[in-house]
Amino acid sequence: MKTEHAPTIHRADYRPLPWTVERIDLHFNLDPTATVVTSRLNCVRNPEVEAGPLRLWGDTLECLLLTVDGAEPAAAALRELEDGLEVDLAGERAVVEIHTRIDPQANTTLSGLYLSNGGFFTQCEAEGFRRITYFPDRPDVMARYTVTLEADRERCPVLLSNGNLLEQGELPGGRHYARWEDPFPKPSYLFALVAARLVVLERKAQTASGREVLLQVWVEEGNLDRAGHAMDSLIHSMRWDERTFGLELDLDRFMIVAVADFNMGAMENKGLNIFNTKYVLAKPDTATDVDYEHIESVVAHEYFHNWTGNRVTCRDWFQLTLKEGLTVFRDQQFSADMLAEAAGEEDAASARAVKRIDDVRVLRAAQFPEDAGPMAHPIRPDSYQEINNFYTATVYEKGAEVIRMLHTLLGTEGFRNGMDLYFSYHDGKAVTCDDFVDAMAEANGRDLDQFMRWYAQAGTPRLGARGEWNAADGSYTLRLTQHTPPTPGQAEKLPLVIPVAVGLIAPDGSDLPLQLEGESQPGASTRVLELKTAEQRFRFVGLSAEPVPSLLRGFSAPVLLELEEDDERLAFRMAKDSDPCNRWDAAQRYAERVILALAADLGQGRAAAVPEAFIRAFRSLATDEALDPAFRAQAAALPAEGYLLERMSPADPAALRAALRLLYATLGERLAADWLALCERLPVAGEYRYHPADAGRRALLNLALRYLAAAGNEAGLALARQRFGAAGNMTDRFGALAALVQSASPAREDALAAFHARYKDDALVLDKWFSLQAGAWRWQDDAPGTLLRVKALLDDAAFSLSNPNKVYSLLGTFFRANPAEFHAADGSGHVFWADMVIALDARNPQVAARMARALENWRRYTPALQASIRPQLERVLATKGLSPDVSEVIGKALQD
Ligand code: B3K
Ligand code: ZN
Repeated sequence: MKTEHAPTIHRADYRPLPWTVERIDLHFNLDPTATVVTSRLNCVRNPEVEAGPLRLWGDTLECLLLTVDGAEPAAAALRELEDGLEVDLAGERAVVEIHTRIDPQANTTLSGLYLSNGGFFTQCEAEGFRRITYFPDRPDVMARYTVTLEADRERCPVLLSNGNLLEQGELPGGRHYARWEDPFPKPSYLFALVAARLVVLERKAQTASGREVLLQVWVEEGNLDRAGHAMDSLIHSMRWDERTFGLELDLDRFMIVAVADFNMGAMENKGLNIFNTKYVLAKPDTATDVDYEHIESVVAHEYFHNWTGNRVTCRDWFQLTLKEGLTVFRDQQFSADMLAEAAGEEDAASARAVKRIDDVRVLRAAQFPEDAGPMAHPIRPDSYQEINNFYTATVYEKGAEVIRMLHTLLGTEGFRNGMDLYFSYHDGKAVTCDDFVDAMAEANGRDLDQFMRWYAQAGTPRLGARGEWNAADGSYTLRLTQHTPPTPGQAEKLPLVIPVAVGLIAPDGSDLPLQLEGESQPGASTRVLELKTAEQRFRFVGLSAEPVPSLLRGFSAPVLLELEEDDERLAFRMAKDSDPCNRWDAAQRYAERVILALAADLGQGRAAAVPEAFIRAFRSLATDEALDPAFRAQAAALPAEGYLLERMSPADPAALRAALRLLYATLGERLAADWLALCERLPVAGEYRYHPADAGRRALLNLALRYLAAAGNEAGLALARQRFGAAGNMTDRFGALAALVQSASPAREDALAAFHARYKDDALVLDKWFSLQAGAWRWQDDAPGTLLRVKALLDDAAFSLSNPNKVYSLLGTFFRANPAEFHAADGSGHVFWADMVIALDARNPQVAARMARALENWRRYTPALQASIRPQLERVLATKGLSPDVSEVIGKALQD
């Protein structure tokens, strides 16, 4: 059992174990309340390590029997520890057999073996295997698994585990069994089993080398018509990894299983990926374009882990970004390639930019705040109390940015060479981030020592830039500076290697060919400068007029760019920058400036109006018919509220919301004719298909509706009602509903009721219905607060605190995506938050900890809000039996 006072684990304390496991033979006698697990471990002494006992971790297990080479060990040779057992073994090898009993039905944590809709499912990453049986549950212990499952045939007609099916058959008493073998050694976190009532969509495919493989997507009865997109995505992923990295599927069979109760998105268990239904099931009537997109990228992500994570895994959990950052980078590249392919050659660059912008949005909204708060950590953390708290935007998204910078610095070919070398050295091993970067360095003959600082330093670096034009000699000197603000426990920061992609724009808007001082002729119009010290100058020569710099093109590094640009210059770049990411970014910067100024005025009770120049710049971008709709949907979307709050000091959610409302309403009203014209032009004819071009049109149209509805535009509201009623797919229906809900129109209630009536038996669609209401703004000052609605929805028949998707939809949306309502001045939201975190923690600490993190940056808020939040943080921390997950989050939030 874990105790209340979770100790801190340090990366520096890593030691290999004296005994590891070569083979494990597992037998499960599955029963909802009393499953018996028999495990035979072939243990081997590690000759490189000083002698010591076999270390077995165990959590909530009942040990029935333990033998060593067939005999019970002497009492002194077996010691019980707080979190497991220690057994003295003699010689070089030993067979340890352990029988344990577990209660899957009582397991509400969804870690280990648990029940969902009557079926058995597992989740072992990071440390769930120890909730199934005693084992050296660390990723550096890689064993070969054979698994026998025995269960009731009626209840669980399908029995799955990792690898290949060896045999199956009937047993007395209405039971049956299946025996599986995974030919590849793997760490315990990649073990999985499924025993449930499921149906399958299957396809045969050929790998690049001509092997035939069986692909399966397992879902509950009635959902087969929603499995096709996941299957297509899997096939696309296989092809992409073969093409891009020469990596093939290494098993004869690859399975995806959908389960309704799951803590996160999906899990890459070897050959048996287990997925949250949200990331598998899609058909036009129930899933939006965005759902289709997410399914494609999560299927790809888990599939890509087969090489980056499974074949080469992490030595210890501090190295998590080794597999996660790299795999996120791979799935991002995959999605960008898929979009570019669908868009065709001419529109490929814009399609890629749309994906890149999505990724940058996530980074800014989720990772930048993390880097600025009490949980700030390097992509490779130095310590943790609960590893589950470190599946963070930093490890994943910033981790992916670090890999992307390597890709930028080394080029596509150099990166590929590094990957090849990495696999040639480390296939079948558990390694570290240093091993990865060393392979990249060696393959490219480059010194990446300084680059490693990205793995060690927390905090978002500030990149300063200042340009100096010298008309006399036609030179432009760019002075770049960097500094990273201190983060908890890390006051000193050293300069990083920052790739800065730069372009210089001529007054007519064209890109200038770049010639650095000392070069004989001008080169490409976008160049990657490497900033390595606190300050560096780059002198461009041969220019005929003062250029406008376009920095960090494609968002070439995960930094905050501090560049002084007046409104005019931002408007110029919004209109002219040839780099679509920077064009979008210029619009974001301008919008941010306008919003923060409005918030400052409105917060002080002063009158405020949206500047005309901004409306003009915004309008020309949003209505530029030369740009494809998907890009315009990005350009016309305002910066995320979470990101804006971080940019505000102190953060005042009410003032920010007032500013956003005003801006939405103003843009809705002033551009009404444009939005209505778009709504006429954009509808996609014919049957729904998930295609990026169609999706772009639908996204822009739905955004137009949103602006119109926010402004209370009658024609716009009528259109939203009409489109809601007549919609032929979920994207249109939900887009229209969202526009109505984010307006003062009374039609919102009827529409919500109609939506509910239509989908009342569809769990995934109801998640959308919950989340829309939890995220609703107040469009009239005297309207009831959203908290009342959220509280009422807790009692809805479809809601359950035990289902993570429901919790994330209703509570997650309210706490994370509706700051103005959550932080209502009377503090009611904060009391509610504490009640919910405490209630959730008793069932599922991982889910509770995620909700708990919604208040970690509380010190950035106004003094009045801080005074309201602090006692609630303290109340949660004082709760008896609080999990290490939540206590780490709150403990750090309260630390001085
Ligand atoms: N590796 C899993 C995440 C496991 C989270 C454990 N708390 C999914 C993924 O990143 O692919
Ligand atoms: Zn992953």
